[in-house]
Amino acid sequence: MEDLQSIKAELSGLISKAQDGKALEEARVAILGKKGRITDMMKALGALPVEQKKEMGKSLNILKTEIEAELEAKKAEIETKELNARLASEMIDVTLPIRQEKQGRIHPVSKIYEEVTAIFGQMGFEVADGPDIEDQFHNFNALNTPANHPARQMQDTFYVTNPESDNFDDSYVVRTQTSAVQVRTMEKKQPPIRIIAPGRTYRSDYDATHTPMFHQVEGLVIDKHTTMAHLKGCLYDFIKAFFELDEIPVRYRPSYFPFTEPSAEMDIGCLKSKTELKIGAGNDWLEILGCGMVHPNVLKACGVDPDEYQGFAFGLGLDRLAMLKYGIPDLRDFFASDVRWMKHYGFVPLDEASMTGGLSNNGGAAR
Ligand code: 2NM
Repeated sequence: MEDLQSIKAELSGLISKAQDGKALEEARVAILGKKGRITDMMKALGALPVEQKKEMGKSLNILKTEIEAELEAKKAEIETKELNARLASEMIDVTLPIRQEKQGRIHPVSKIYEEVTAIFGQMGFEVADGPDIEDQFHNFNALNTPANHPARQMQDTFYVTNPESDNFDDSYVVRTQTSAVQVRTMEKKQPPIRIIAPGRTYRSDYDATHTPMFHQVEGLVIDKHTTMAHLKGCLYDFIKAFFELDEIPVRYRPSYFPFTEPSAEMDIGCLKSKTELKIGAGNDWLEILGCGMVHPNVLKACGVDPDEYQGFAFGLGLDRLAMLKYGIPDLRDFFASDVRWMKHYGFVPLDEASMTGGLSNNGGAAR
């Protein structure tokens, strides 16, 4: 058998020559693989006389251990080298100023969506969502809106044919409100529940303040002792945060929704003049949202026991809020995809959403 010292020098040379992981693996196979140098020498031991076999075996084991250690060390060295090269090539200078996008703006509805979600998020609400196309149970029946109810009349609701049934009661609808999300949440989860459901909604209507697709946020709070007082406190806190005011006159007018009892509309104090709408002061009122205590029939239909639980719900239109907050006169322009309109009313990207970013943040509307 060859001189182990010179074999070791040769194998070490193979290892130290390897520049990358692939070359090192080739060296390892050439040394320790099935037909590798050391493996071959181990196999050849069998032919030796007993005494020599013992001695040679011992030496070979030592050699093998040493070579394995060298392979390990080289592997670590290569990995460190590769990592350092990657870190250097992918380095980002986080202190550089952000690039100001020349094109593109954030749509006012997206902006309002972010603000409203941020405010309710801070108040402990989770965001829930659901499909735009709903069955009539989730969009209507479960919401105490039976088949002959005016809200279901053809002129308001877009119906979608059910390919599996000719029966009109089985047709789907494009959701007319996001309440179906609340229904689905109650079906899945027992109270306490505290969610908002923002999203697109659809009704067959078109003028300066109505578009067939619009955006809503609805909220739902259900627990054992949730009352109208909680509703009022919650919505008051929201409206102050949204308009960035420490105080704001508020009134609740009785109203009617099939899914709440009692139902109310919330108005906020404002000053209306020919040229201006000032929110938070004055002798005029502006309707801002609808709300109420969830009807026991709704709770029952969703598998929540109305003798044990009660709660409140509310709904507000994001597009309308955007018109109010940013003084945008015509809703139809929201969805006209006119770049000039977006340049005027849109928001500069990378302007972060925050509870208070809306009015006071001068990185806002690009005007
Ligand atoms: C509104 C006004 C009042 C409402 C009710 C529900 C549910 F699913 F819990 F019954 N969700 N949203 C609600 C109540 C919506 O929009 C003007």
